[in-house]
Amino acid sequence: MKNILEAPFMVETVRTLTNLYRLGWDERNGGNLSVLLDEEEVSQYLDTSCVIRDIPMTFDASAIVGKIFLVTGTGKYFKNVQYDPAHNLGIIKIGEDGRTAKLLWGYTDGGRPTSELPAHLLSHITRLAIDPSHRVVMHTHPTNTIAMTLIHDLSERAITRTLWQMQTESIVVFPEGVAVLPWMACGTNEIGEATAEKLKKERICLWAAHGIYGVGKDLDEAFGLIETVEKAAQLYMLSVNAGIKNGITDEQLKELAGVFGLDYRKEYLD
Ligand code: 2HA
Ligand code: ZN
Repeated sequence: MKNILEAPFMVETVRTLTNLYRLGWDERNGGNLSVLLDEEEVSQYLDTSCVIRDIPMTFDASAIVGKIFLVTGTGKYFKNVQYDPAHNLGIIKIGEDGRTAKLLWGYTDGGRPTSELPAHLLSHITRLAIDPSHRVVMHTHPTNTIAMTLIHDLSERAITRTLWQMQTESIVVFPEGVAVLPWMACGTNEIGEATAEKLKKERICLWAAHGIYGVGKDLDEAFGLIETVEKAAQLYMLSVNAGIKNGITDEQLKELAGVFGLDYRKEYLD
């Protein structure tokens, strides 16, 4: 067996979590991440039939029975992951009943997957049905994005329009717009189901006064979506009090969509 700490999926996950912490987005135990792994690849590092313990789940994941995920641990700090991945991360396989996470590696202190496991696994189910190349669900607490949800109209159309108006990149990177959930208690099946439902139409979902979910076929794609939203939100927060005079107009956004051949959300422009 090869050393799992040197597996490309592990190295990249640890680097990503360290980066998220350094950006100041994941204070304390904030944020969580799950990556769908390839069983053949994992088999080079682990005996995937060797289960350390069963972890019960409170929701139905029978659509992804047998799938294997690398998942951040509940209560764990992104700050610490690089120093002890096996303590802070776990690799789970979804059991036959669809209600058990079978621990294959990690959570060495007796830990469990993130409290947001329902949002993660239900979102994986949603996205895999839309895009078979989907792999990553990322949740983080980007400062300006959260600040924007405190002061902006939370309608998806309004918030998407503002994000598009702030910088040229926005409509290019997320032409479908962003989904928004009003404030809800986190860590529940309800917010997990609501997030997975939202991610049917968009790849980004804001959680008001909390954070953001982004999905993608790899860590770069999920992170790239989130950092582009956060940059637009930062531009908004920097300029809103001075009065925004030169935001990108609807005509200019349409011109951009033409240049880049974007399949954008038509009803979001006037
Ligand atoms: O895991 O971010 O949403 C801590 C959180 C909960
Ligand atoms: Zn959170």
